[in-house]
Amino acid sequence: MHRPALTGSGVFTPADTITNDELVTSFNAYVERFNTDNAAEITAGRATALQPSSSEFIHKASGIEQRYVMDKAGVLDPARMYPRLDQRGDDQPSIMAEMSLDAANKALLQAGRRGAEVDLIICAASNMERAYPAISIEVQQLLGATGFAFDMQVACSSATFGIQAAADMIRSGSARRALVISPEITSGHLEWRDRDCHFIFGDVCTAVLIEPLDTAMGRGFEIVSTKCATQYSNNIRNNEGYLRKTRPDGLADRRDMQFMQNGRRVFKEVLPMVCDHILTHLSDSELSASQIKRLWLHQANKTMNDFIGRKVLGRDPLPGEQPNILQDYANTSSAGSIIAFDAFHADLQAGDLGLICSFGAGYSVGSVITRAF
Ligand code: CO8
Repeated sequence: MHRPALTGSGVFTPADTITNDELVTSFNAYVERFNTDNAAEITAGRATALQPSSSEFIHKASGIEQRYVMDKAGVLDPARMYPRLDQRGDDQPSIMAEMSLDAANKALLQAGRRGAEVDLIICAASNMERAYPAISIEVQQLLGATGFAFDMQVACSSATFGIQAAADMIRSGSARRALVISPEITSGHLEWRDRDCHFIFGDVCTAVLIEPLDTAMGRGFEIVSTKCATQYSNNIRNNEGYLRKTRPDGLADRRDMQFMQNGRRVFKEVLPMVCDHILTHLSDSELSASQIKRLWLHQANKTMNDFIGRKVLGRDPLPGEQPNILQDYANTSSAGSIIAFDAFHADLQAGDLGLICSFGAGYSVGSVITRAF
């Protein structure tokens, strides 16, 4: 049995940003337009007037200040409220493969490895750009990797579930060098016309390289243990799927074909699940929270992370102990905890323990305990 180690990480960040103020200005223009266009229906009680959004609410409720997106113009166009992405030919790299390649090359560079040395690629993300062939297999070809590749989807927990799958395969020897990539084009599944959630998500792609500890070329993080858990809930749901055209209303513009959530209930139900999960994972590994130097948490909501940090550590986290990136990136689904890991690990000393944890739709929770070397 090999001991798996995370030896490189990389992040692809889109060029476009949208600040809360920019988002709210365009959303409120859309609301005004909708209410004017539907004034007669609203007056007659057959339609409901839309309410404006506010930057103050967004920052207070979530901690988010801005988000990166693959297409700013389409999202901010009040007549569209949706990204506009190019239609590529079948012989061109897909958008997700291109994002993945950028993040993967950064992870490989950090680990001192080449694409040809990789023999497992897992594309672990909330949504895939197409049904098949798998994005991971396309990335395998673009990187010149060998072995095998597959896609998996566990919403916000995809990356940690992917890391567990890869670490287990490295442990058993069925793979020698694995990339777990998480291209998240969340802007394609966000309902930008709904004020309850229009501020939540952003686009990004992360990658991590996992290989046996004894073959690592430089510094890295041993994957001490992983733990994944799921529990069915409808509180975060999207009814889009390949059977859509078979249904009576076919391709109608229906609200449930985009991301939907009961944010309050998610907040209340997921918090205890996550805190209990982390504490159980630590005790199963014969560790205590006081030994953990860094928590790289899922990046959905600042209040949520503050609560988890306090509950897990039993005190207020010290500055830098539980870094957030959500103020800059918003919720990037499965990529969030990996962006935090990528940005805030370089100062850890050999022997320092850390914990990556993601959580979200499903419900799902995944955690990874790491030890720096
Ligand atoms: N501007 C002004 N007011 C607003 C706005 C707005 N934009 N939005 C809502 N309000 C109003 C509401 O109408 C409400 O008014 P009232 O009290 O009169 O009814 C009031 O503000 C309070 O609203 P909420 O109760 O909804 O506000 P919260 O304080 O609960 O904050 C949050 C909302 C930020 C959504 C919060 O509940 C939260 O963060 N919850 C947890 C969410 C979470 O972690 N979700 C994880 C989902 S991510 C995931 O799993 C990935 C899925 C796959 C991704 C697919 C890609 C898109």
